[in-house]
Amino acid sequence: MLDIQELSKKAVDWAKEAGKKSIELRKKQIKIKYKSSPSDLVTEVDQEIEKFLIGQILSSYSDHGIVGEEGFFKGDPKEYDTLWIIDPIDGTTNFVHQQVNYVISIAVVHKGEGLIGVVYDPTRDELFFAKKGEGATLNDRPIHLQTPVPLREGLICTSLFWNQRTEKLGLDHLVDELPRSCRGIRIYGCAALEMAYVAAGRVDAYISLSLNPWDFAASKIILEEAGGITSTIDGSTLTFEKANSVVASNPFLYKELMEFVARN
Ligand code: 2AM
Ligand code: CA
Ligand code: CA
Ligand code: CA
Repeated sequence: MLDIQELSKKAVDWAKEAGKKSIELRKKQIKIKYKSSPSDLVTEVDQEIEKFLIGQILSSYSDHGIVGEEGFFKGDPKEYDTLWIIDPIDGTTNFVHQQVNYVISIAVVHKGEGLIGVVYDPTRDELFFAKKGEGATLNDRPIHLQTPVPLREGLICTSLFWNQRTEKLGLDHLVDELPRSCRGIRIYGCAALEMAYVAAGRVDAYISLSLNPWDFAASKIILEEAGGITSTIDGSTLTFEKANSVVASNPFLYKELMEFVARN
């Protein structure tokens, strides 16, 4: 039997420890490498933190599987009932250039169901957290979305503008018209943080055409526990097992936003 209380405590402790490490390591000279292109970076800090998290997880839970962006855990995720889906640093470009707006993202998923979501922003010491069925918190204070927001008054986060494939998908109106149809667009370059900000009511929705499970897993759990809605861009259920488009929204804005997305 999974002890959810114990799992939560460990996930939070490890996220905070990883966050501290990121700040310490960033003070030194760090090696930065290109992955697929000069705008797709990985640092030795991303790698070191992923290895640290894997070590901690396996020392307590040797029968759990891990899916992490940097790929240091070698098992097949399909073979595990309980999976940790981790992004050691979400927002690596920000980590390298700005030293803010990056997070440690940790989700625990059991048989496809999200149990725990932890998103830790170390430079602001902000911890977004949720346990399935028990609501979401920001630094231990409950967060719950209760205020209706029409699209014209909404702040919308997106990564559409660096990642444009809208033409092929018939979604050019998102780039063209969305900025004029809402109160403002924000692009923080850190999907997990942007989705956690939807949960906290700091922005009203987030849209991406393509994210990996480690980008959205923890924040999806947090946002849904805060009363928000997630789906793919065509309105299908967003699951943890594969990359997908993501809409993450305040519940009152979701329908209007999806009608806007579907219009072309
Ligand atoms: P990462 O920093 O962990 O790679 C940026 O809009 C968001 O998309 C970040 O959450 C970033 O996660 C993710 N992302 C994935 N692939 C990317 C890429 N090639 N370039 C920039 N961001 C990418
Ligand atoms: Ca990356
Ligand atoms: Ca990421
Ligand atoms: Ca990452």
